[in-house]
Amino acid sequence: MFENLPGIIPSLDVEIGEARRVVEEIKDLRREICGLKIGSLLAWKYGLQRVVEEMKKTSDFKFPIIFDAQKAGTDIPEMTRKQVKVVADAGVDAFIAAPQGAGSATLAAFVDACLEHEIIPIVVVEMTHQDFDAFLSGDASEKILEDALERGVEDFVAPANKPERLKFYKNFAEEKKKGIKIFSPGVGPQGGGPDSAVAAGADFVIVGRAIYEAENPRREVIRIYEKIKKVKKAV
Ligand code: BMP
Repeated sequence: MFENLPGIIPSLDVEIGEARRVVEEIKDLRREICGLKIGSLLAWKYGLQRVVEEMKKTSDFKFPIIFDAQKAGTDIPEMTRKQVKVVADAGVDAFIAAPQGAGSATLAAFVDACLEHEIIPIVVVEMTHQDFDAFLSGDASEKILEDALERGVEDFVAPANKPERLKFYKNFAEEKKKGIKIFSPGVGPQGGGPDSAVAAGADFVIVGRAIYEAENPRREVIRIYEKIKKVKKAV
């Protein structure tokens, strides 16, 4: 489903009318855009199913929809399974979990339920904000990656604004002979560069404000794409 790399995943953390406007402007950019990320703000306000339907219709059903509940996969395994079913039933194609603090049984429930309901599990290994691990043990991120790899997860979120960490995760998976795809937020206002993220191993950059707050989101998408394409060619 996420094959056309490198690419951009706009993060639509805006009102529904604004999300429609952005998607209308970029929907023919099929090389540049690889999916649309919708999140808790849209889902809580308008209902997940309605948002998924509107984004699919607006984009002429061209892009997979990733749901980022900001952040799911943190509850008991039984609840996590039920959450995955609700998300899959709403028409979502891929679901992001951040199991930091939730444990292995929750991660297992998340992955199993995603596979059962035929949606793609995406797992956050490390977050972009600086003290994301204040309450975690030092090697929590590696443990999450290792556990998820053993469960067959191939898609991960790692920070664009910490390229050395991103590279570490990509290499960690490669050493275990696992090909993974990395979705990378933290570009623009959070300090990361799309090109340095791709150079470090990101396959897709997740970009929110830098696109939806741009005067011309379409031009911004093309500009970001030109940057990451150059890096990918050079790698
Ligand atoms: P922005 O490009 O405006 O900073 O938005 C980043 C998006 O990526 C937000 O939806 C945020 O929830 C998400 N995100 C993040 O910023 N850091 C992470 O570690 C994981 C995320 O999913």
